Amino acid sequence: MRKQTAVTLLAISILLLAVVSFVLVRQIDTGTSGLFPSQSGRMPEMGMNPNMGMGGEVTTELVTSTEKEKELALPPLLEGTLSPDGSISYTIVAQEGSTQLKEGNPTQTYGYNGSLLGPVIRIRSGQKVNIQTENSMDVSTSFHWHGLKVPSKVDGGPHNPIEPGEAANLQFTVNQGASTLWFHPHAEGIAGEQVYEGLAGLIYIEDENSDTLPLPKEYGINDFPVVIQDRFFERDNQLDYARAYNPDGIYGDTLVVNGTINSYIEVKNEKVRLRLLNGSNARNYQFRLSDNSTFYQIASDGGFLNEPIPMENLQLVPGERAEIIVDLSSYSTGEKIKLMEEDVPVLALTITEETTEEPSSLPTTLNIISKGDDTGNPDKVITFSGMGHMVAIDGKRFDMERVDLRAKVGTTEVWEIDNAPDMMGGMIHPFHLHGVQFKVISRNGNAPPANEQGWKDTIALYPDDSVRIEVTFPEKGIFMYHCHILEHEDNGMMGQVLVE
Ligand SMILES: [Cu+2]
Repeated sequence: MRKQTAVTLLAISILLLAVVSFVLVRQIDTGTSGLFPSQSGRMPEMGMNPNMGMGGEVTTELVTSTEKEKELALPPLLEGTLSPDGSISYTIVAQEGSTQLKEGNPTQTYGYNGSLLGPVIRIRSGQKVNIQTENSMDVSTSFHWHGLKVPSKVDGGPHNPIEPGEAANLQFTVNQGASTLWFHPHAEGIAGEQVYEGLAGLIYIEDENSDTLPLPKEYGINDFPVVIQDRFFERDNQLDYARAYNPDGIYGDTLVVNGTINSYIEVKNEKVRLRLLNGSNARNYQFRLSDNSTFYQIASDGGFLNEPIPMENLQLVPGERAEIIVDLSSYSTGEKIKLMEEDVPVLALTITEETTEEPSSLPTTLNIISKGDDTGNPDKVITFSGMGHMVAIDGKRFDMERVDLRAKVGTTEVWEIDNAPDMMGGMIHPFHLHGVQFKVISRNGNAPPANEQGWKDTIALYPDDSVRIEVTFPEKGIFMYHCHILEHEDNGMMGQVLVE
């Protein structure tokens, strides 16, 4: 008996020693605290920290980078091949590479048609599109078109893996209006790691409305893609998914925008359009301008809002997009204004030239989207619950062989999505639905905020939230709905709806 106690005590001591040395090594490695992160700052107005981890502790905090300021990398605009019938063809190759992200060692990364992230694919409403997708990596992947209204065999969910060395040709017709969408891997259980290591690209849909609206639209001059991600670099500048892993989502301490750390753009003192994508695995952002001035949101996930929405703060959860206009007409050459996440700079806008154009006002009407009908009862109720490895939808984990919901193509339904709080307070889950753009018709019985009254494919669910959306699937097939914290998705916080 005494011997047993001694052995137990010894085992506990060894375990404690291991935990303490792990935390110490981690702190020396990173300069941030590992097990007991500080609680300073970062308590936004919604009454809870939007980046709460397991047990309610604040996850890895962002720090202001000490890297030299660099001009923002602009993803190349992918050249397509136009056919006489008006269709356009693109090739997208998922590949391995290495990228100079920080001073010192280059970082091993993944990219589409390059070593990191991907090009911008530009397509037009009504156009026939062919995309040749190829996997030149040595791991399985898939190509998911986040926000695109396409048949499920094109959607690139876990049912459509592309194995190493394999390729697939996708064909679809663009069936939606001007918008900023994105593409990323969605293969079962490995989406988080592949996005973290660099796989993400943008899709721009343009139409007659976006052609004619007087908005900034010169790529890289006054219209910028802004893909915001957080990463955790090891001492040798590598990304180590396994070491950074947290079942409630990976958080990095370093902001990387289009693959650039500490980035700036040089602009004239005119209106500048930023197409923001929260491409992070798990982090929620609260954006503002460094002088707290007003900016205007003109588009949500699925396209233009009905009118520009003036705002001082903008929250984006993982997967969400927003296009904003920053009006620099009251600034002069040499001045700098920064897009901030709380107190950490995201992107500096440096004014290097005075514009010769007359300042114009923003159009008052951008789009015509009718309000959804919130008078009926929901056709479906979906409940998100849990944290870490215990996440579930309607009490279940994802099973590729199980159909969770059924819907009729072209039929409008109301879905209520609930985020059940738990004893530890719960956490924000971003809800994403494939193959469709939906309308938010109410949040906890109230009208949604103005910037959610447009087309959406991803929404924040706060603990205890009950959000109703209006959904009309345009295509048949099997579509995913899931939490867009990629580690939750990979842990099985996902269901599937069969549209017939
Ligand atoms: Cu989640």
